[in-house]
Amino acid sequence: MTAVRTFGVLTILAFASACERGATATAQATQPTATAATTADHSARATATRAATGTADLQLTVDGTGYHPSSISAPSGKPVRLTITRTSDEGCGQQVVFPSLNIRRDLPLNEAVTVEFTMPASGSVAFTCGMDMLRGSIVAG
Ligand SMILES: [Cu+2]
Repeated sequence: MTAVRTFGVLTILAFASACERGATATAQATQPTATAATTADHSARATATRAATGTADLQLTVDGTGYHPSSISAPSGKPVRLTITRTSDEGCGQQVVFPSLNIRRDLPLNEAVTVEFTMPASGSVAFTCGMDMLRGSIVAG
């Protein structure tokens, strides 16, 4: 089976409620340094698979309560293709931000958006909503 770990649900819920009150927070524009693509693939399974190329294909969804799952593991130092689908107009998941990668992407409702990057040797790659309130991470390991 694939290794998918989900934790921090309580934290996400706490941030989700704070998030709706934070609608006036400003968002910093950043220059993307990685590729992104929008595909017609609406599948939203929370899976991590390793393709023959060594690229990990990860999928998650975001709704009013946060990211599902909020944590996914991926092999250290390997490329990742992360597909995110926003499944609800509730909350503030309309943008996803990867601060450490300078990536910011719009997430149109029910449209799969793919972000590609390389995992660090250790640690994790964090992502948030446009106002840094919904949170998740890809954990190297
Ligand atoms: Cu937010």
